[in-house]
Amino acid sequence: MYTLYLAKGTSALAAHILLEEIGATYETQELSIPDQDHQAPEYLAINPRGRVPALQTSGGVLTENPAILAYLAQAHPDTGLAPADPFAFARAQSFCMYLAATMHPAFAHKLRGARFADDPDAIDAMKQKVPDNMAECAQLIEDHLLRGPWAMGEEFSYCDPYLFLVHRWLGANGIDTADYPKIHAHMLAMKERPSVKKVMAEHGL
Ligand SMILES: N[C@@H](CCC(=O)N[C@@H](CS)C(=O)NCC(=O)O)C(=O)O
Repeated sequence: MYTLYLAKGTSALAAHILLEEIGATYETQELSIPDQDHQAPEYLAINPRGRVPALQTSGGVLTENPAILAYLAQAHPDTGLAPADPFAFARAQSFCMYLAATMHPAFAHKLRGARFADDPDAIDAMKQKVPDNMAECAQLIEDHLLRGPWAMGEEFSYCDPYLFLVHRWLGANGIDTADYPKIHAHMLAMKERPSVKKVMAEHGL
């Protein structure tokens, strides 16, 4: 039994979709970021970083999308959602880490610039730069990282729910995924999956 701490429409979507994909028994605890639930003492006791997602497991709490996603896949080996081969697994992690360490923080500069600078002009300049950075990340994914049709090639994996966030990060910056045919096809294929339909509806998307 897992508990996923999430806020609707955030990067917690990925773990939520993966929980559905593996058929896990889980419950969700919804937090409101506008209401600052993620900074409440009760939640900081679960995740001192004050971010979603967090996943309560039988072994303790996990945070950070790549760790949560890889754990869920490896904890349910029958699903075949994590490569068993060490090199293939490292490539999958490389993919997820690019999203977590480069693209997601670049996206965060849109709303969270005050974490990186105090000068309002600098914050605004960072915000203006976000669409360019999103486009650059998308091009790299399109040209080098997304093998197609799924993130890692022919087999659906734990990386795919995470890649699904990319079209949301692009759309939030006025970028049409149709400019990136492989990302666009991936988004459409994801939207056909029952897990995605269910979770999107629950998130009101
Ligand atoms: N590196 C973290 C980032 C998590 C993160 O920033 N989550 C956002 C929602 S997508 C959040 O909690 N935002 C609230 C805030 O920044 O205060 C991960 O990949 O799990």
